[in-house]
Amino acid sequence: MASNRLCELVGIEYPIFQGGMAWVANASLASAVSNAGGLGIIAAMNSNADQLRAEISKCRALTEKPFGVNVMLMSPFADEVAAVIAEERIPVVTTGAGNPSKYMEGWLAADVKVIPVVPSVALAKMVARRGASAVIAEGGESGGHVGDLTTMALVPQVCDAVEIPVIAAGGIGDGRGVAAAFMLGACGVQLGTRFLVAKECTIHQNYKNKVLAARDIDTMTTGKRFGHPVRCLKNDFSRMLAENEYKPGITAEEFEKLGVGALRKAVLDGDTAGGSFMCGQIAGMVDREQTCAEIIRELFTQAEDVLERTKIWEK
Ligand code: TUI
Repeated sequence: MASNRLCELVGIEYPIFQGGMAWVANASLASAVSNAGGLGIIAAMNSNADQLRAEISKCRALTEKPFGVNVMLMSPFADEVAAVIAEERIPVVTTGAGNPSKYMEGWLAADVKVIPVVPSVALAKMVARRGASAVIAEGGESGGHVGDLTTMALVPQVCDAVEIPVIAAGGIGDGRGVAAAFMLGACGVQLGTRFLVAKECTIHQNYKNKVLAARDIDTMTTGKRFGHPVRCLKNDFSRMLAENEYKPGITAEEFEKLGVGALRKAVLDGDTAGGSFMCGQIAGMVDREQTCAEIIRELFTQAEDVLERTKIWEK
């Protein structure tokens, strides 16, 4: 079986991670991705310690393959879920929306491989120095909380700056994107949006339908003014946020309050007007519901085909 250094590092067959999407990435999705040969990841964002423990045990019942847990570092539960990850000896932890340094010693002591999302070369170098096993260089094409740089600009600069494996994320929707990531120097990819419409993904059907119907220009970001830009589909909710963001006198707290509970409304209730339908810019390329196994097989068959046929001078 073909392999590369990322596959060997985490014990997977295909060098692909499923993004740890808040409210979305549960045991059903994570186990399906792991059973299909990628790395499934449970999102701890919306869980406290007990809820995360329950999700981990569900996932263990559904797969014998390795899976990871993602910690959203702005979560009020970050401290307690970080402790659960070490206690449960989860093979891989990914982090997002902040600097994971304060948890790294504890995780490394418990043999947990730490793979942070980094939006910059500076953070990539810092976590590499502190013992990260790999980094996920995520460009602003992605859904949810986004950094400034694009995947095209960020990935090669991170690859030049660190010796550990680099996983590319943001704007990857099919095998062409996977091939491009490898051309930029990455040795793996992380996808979120494509897995939103996976058959094993348990989000509300309205969410899936909105992603399936989305065009290239149907996402927008809000929240940049207050330091936490978030990408989601354009709807009444995101337009309301955009209108309020630059109102004179609005405070960060007042703005944050407007968004509370909106992701949950999208994922659990399918509230098309009031929900926050986070997804990346490649939503316009997603037009079919497939199983995780079909998605992963298609991505890598297409990537290998594209790489084989790539010629610069004969187009
Ligand atoms: O974390 C994400 N994407 C997310 S988290 C999330 S949960 C949520 N967000 C808003 C409202 C409701 C729920 C939704 N999407 N991606 C990983 C990511 N991390 N993107 C960017 C970053 C990042 C940014 C700054 C990582 C580190 C960082 O460090 C700054 C520093 O302190 O050095």
